[in-house]
Amino acid sequence: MLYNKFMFDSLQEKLTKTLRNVQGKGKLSERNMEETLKEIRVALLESDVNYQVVKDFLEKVRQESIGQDVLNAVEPGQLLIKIVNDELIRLLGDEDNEIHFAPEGLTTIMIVGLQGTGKTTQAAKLANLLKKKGRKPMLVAADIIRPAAIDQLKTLGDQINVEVYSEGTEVKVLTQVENAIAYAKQKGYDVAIIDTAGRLQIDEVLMQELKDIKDLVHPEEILLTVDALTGQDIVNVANSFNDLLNVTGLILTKFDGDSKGGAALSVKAVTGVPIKYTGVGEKISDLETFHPDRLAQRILGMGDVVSFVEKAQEEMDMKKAEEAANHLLEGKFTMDDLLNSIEQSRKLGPLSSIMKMMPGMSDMANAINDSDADNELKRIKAIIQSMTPAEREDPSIMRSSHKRRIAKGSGTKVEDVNKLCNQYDKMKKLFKNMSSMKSLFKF
Ligand SMILES: Nc1nc2c(ncn2[C@@H]2O[C@H](COP(=O)(O)OP(=O)(O)OP(=O)(O)O)[C@@H](O)[C@H]2O)c(=O)[nH]1
Ligand SMILES: [Mg+2]
Repeated sequence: MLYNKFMFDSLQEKLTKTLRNVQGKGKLSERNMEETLKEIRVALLESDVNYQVVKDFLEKVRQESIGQDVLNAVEPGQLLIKIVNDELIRLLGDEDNEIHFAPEGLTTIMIVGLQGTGKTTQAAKLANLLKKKGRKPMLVAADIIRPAAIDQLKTLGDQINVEVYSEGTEVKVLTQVENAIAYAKQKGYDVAIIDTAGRLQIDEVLMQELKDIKDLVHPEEILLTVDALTGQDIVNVANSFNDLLNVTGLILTKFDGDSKGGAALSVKAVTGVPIKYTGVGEKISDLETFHPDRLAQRILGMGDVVSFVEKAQEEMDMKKAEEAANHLLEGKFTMDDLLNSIEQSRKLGPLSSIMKMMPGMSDMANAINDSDADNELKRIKAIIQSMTPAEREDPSIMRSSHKRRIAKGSGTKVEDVNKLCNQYDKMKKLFKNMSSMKSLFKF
């Protein structure tokens, strides 16, 4: 997972510190062990993890430690970390988190949840994700009380080229849903994602409406959006929806937000409903399949290289990357290529969040000032964009007067333009050397 902000930052910091103390120790005394468990307990509670969940978690870690005889192990610290990791994965849900599609024909997915938790946004994000996986999704607007809600879904649908079914605000919801399903089948869609209405409180009318839709369409999945910013109450909300609807999965939204995250850690353990996706931002692409093992690893400061590579493959324009690589290998590196590579790497998120994906680099990542790095990239981009195509192709043609014009156009100083030109020259030289080596290797 790649977040602009990782809500488990402070938990991660505390746990890493605690576990670092025991790592590499040849022997672990009973007192060391007790202290470590106590520190883990405090870290979890301070991060807002449900009290009972913390208690159960520590009990399991303790039992496992006795069972696997940590105190007499060759590398006791390492073994303890493994046990904590395994229990964390179990806490987050070690079962399969996939969507269960109908064996054939149309799969129906209902998105339910409290008002403002991100139903409509996740409905569109999910359609986008499934479309990328080769499915043919359709969206159904079942939140028909406010015309604005229908428009919101339509706007999102337009963005991703997914059809949105709606008969406006006058026709009854159930009739619309029934028609929508028939329409989807007739049109050969294989997934229908139903965006339902939210309420501020869990009221009976809403619940009845949801139950009626459920009884009508027998959805393969009922996904509940829960807002990670809600705090402890998230667990109660999830329980009441689950009691009534038998929810099949959770989407934790606003996972990129500024909360302590502990409530999100507890929700699977308390409700027994698996987390299937996390919403990690407002963009359509900000929905991720949930991988308990990867999150556990990140929380324990072990990085998450797998997600990083996946993200890079998804977000980067591979064709452009290839073009740039070919340019490089031919020894033709222009300012446009530089601009391109900056834009590609920016898509992956702030530098610090990229570094956190790398094992053992979380400390360094915390020291990086993203807004400085970001400003520098913005400056470079503005400078390149103020150049003429010919200048971008070959910056050596620029005279002082050109540089003054560019500095003015980009709101920077001539020094900045010179600095960029120097950096560019160095990179170009480097790539030239690389391309002359190309003949020695088979690329
Ligand atoms: N940061 C962040 N914002 C999100 C995320 N998901 C949704 N949002 C924002 O949350 C707000 C509410 O999202 P909606 O999708 O309209 O929520 P809803 O549940 O459909 O709301 P109602 O239909 O009014 O009940 C919007 O501003 C979204 O952009 C997320 O994962 N991260
Ligand atoms: Mg909505």
